[in-house]
Amino acid sequence: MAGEYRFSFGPWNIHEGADPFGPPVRDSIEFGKKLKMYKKLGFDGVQFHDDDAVPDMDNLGPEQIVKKAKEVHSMLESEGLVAEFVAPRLWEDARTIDGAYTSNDPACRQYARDRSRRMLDIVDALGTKLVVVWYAREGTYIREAKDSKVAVGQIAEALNDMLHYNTEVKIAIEPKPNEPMDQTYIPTTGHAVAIGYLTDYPDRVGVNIETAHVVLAGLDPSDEMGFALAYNKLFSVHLNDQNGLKFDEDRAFGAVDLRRAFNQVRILDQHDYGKDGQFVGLDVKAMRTQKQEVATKHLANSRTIFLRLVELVRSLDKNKVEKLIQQRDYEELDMLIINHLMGK
Ligand code: GLO
Ligand code: MG
Repeated sequence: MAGEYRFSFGPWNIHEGADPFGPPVRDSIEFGKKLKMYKKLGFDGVQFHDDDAVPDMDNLGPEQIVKKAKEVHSMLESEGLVAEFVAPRLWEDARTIDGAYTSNDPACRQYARDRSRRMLDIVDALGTKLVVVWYAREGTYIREAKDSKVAVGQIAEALNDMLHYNTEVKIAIEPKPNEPMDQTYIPTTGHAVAIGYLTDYPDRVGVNIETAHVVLAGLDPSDEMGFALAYNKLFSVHLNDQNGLKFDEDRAFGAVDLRRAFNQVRILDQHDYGKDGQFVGLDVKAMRTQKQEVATKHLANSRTIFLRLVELVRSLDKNKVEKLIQQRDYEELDMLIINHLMGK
């Protein structure tokens, strides 16, 4: 069963444990050492920010960036790993304080476009065809600071620029309704799917659905996945978990709401997610309490939970489910699922 799905995570998922109120509590692990952990944890794919692959890229020329990214590609190959996607990190530089593609300063918007092109060079050098865009600061703290119609147009233009610059790539937009902003312009799957149709290549724009982000929007992750699947636009997933409407927790998949996790696995498995090479991506953080030597358990655990839920999805008595649907006895269906999850 494990062989049917390929799993990925990003190097930022092994981290030092800093939060907005406290400093790091674990040592940094250098990138090469992290790569050596992937296979041992059961993972084949590496998710990248552009500067995970090429640190300090804003101070390097285009050729240097490609050279460095090719070195990383060789490191991946020697570990038997592949890059799943590259995402432009557009939220740390001073020029992205007011957003990147939607900044009110044209010079800052230009920086975002240029950086995205360099990111696309890295995509090629790492041998993948997938880009993820998480619109961290494309939004507002106060509505009057920007014009939302203009901002959506700017986001679409920036997508277009990327799609024309590198005609091989597909872009998976990762919607998130808030954090760090009060409100973002692409908060849900529906927004992400829709904006693709403002570009010249709608077929090449899809989504990367993150469980926690959907919960923050007050929606159901499995239904959001179903929506994207109906449009053939579920290019990737960021599975994790989230305990209600608070900061983005990035808990281990299924650790908060097992039934919600079951339903995500169910929609994915029933619709052959992964058959065209899509990864089961995680975006999970180790709790700050974890000591150094056990700070990767959240990754292995999330994968194990996913695979056990695949078994439960497949062993669910489909005839019984069908019968209860026919009878419209949803209380009994509720109980059937609960019993199944409780191993009865
Ligand atoms: C933050 C996002 C972030 C992205 C990553 C890849 O809330 O989940 O971690 O997934 O930057 O684009
Ligand atoms: Mg994410």
